[in-house]
Amino acid sequence: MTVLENTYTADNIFKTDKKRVLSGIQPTGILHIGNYIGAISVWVQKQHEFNNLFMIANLHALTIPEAVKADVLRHNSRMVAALYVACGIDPDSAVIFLQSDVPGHAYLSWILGCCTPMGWLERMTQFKTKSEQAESVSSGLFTYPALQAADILIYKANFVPVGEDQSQHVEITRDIAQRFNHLFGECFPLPQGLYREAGARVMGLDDPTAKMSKSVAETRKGHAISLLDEPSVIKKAIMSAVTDPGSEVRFEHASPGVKNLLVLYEVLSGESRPAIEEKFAGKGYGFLKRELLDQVVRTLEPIQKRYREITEDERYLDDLLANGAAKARAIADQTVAEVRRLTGV
Ligand code: AQP
Repeated sequence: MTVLENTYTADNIFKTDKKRVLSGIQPTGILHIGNYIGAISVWVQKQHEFNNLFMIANLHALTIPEAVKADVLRHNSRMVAALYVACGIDPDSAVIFLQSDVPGHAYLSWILGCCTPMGWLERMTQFKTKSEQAESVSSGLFTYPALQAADILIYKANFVPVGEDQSQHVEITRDIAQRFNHLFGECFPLPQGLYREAGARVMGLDDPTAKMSKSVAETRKGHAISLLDEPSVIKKAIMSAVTDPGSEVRFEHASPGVKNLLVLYEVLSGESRPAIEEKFAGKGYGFLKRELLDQVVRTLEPIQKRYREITEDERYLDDLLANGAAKARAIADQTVAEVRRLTGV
C-alpha cells in the first residue's frame, strides 16, 4: 500500500455519499469483550451503512500520565489498530488512524474548550469516577470532553457508535457543537450516539456493579475477558465470575452477576431471551458458564487468528496507519480551515 497524501482531498476519501461515523478506543490496555460488544461489533455490523473513521485515541490515553509508558503506549496503539481489522473492520473502506497523527484534533480541542463552560465539564461522571481513582488529576482529564468533541466534530460525524458509558460524552459534544454554531456560525452537524440494545454496558466479571474496564483489568485478574486471552484464561475468568447462591436465570429477575453472564451469552449467541431462559432454567450457573465459555472461545478464535496474521507483517500496519492518517488529515484540515475562517484566528 502506498500513501497517496497529495491525492487525498476531503471529497475523494469515500466513494459514496453516506452519513459519517467516527468512533475510537483508547490504547490503555488490551481490549476486552466489553469494548468488542459495546463498540467494535456495532462498527462492524453497521460499517456498510456509513462512511467510517475509526481512530486509536492515543492522546486520550495521556490523560492519566502516571499510567503511561511510552513503549507500552506505542505497542498498544498498534495492537488496537490490528484488533480493529481482526474483528472485521474493512481496512479498504474505513479510515483507521492514530489520533496523534492528525494535529487538527488538538488544535480544534483548544477552540472548542474555549466554547465549553466549566460547569458542563464539572458534571461529567467519568471525570468524577476517574479522578477519584487517579493518583493526581490532570487538567487534561478535566478537559477530555473538549478533545473528544474535537475528534467527532472535526470529521463532521453524524453518528458515534459507543458503549453506554460514553453517552454523556456524546451529549456534551452536541452541546459544544451547538454553542460553537451559535457563537461563530453554522459549522458542525449535531452527532448522535449509536448504542446497542443489549450489551451496551458489560460489567466486570469479578464485580458486576462496575463496568468492565481495560485499566482495571491490568491489575485485577478475572475482571475482564481480553480479546487476546487464551481459552484457559477465559475459562478461569468465566468459571470464577461472581453469581449468587440461587438459581434465577430470568433476565428481569437475575442478580447483577448472572444478568451480566446472560447478556454476554445473548449477544454472542444471537439467541432470543425466551429461548435462553428456557435453555438455562433449573440447570445451575455452572452450565450457563460452560455454555458462555464455548460462545466466547468461538467468537474470539477467528479474531485471534487474524490478529496474529496481521501483526506478523509490521509493514502492513505501518501502511494502514500512514494511509489512514493521510486521509483523516485531508478531512480534518478542511474543517480546521473553516473554523479558522469563522472564528477569525
Ligand atoms: N464495559 C463496557 N461495556 C460496553 N462498552 C464498553 N466500552 C468500554 N467499556 C465497555 C466501550 O468501548 C469503547 C472504548 O472506549 P475508551 O477506551 O475510550 O474508554 P472507556 O469507555 O473508558 O473504556 P475502558 O475499556 O473502560 O478503558 P479504560 O479502563 O482505559 O477507561 C467505548 O465506546 C466504550 O463505550
